[in-house]
Amino acid sequence: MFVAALAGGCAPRIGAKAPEPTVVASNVEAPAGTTLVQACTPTGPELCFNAIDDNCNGVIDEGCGVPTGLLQFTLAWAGSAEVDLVLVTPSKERVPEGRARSTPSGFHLDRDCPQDGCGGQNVENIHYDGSEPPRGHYVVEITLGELHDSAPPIAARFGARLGTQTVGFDVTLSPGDDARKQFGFDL
Ligand SMILES: [Ca+2]
Ligand SMILES: [Ca+2]
Repeated sequence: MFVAALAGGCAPRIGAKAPEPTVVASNVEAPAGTTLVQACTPTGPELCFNAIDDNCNGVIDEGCGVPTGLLQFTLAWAGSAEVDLVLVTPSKERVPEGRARSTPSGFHLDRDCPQDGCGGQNVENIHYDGSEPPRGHYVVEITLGELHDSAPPIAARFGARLGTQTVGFDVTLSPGDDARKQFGFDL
């Protein structure tokens, strides 16, 4: 049982709500050649489909039809190129895996662009729906697929909600060695 250290000799309240679990990420690693943005600078109201927490309330693209949770991973890019966001959990589950967009542990791919009819405002979003995210090492893969009518390099913005912290970076993708970028952290 959680017992808070109380000043002034007050007794803990009977039936007080248990504290929210603490989700604190460590060893946050952005891909080589990118700059990890860890400090949130409010720029105004939340804008949709940019994978940025514009209003710095700790949630990325809220009010834009994409779910969030204690963990959320969002990728935004423009144009018709296919880019895939894949999460690898500590137990090595992959989301998505083939046609499966959810894992038994509670991770979900909510939007798959451009296939889901994204109108050129592409956002892929993965969120965790529980309150106790699995502990261990997480990897997010950002992989360029077919370019279609878009010319490389493809510029994308990645954002992650890790508990109360949001982080992000700008990344460029080109066919070949530059087609896959990786983000990682530990819980
Ligand atoms: Ca926000
Ligand atoms: Ca936003």
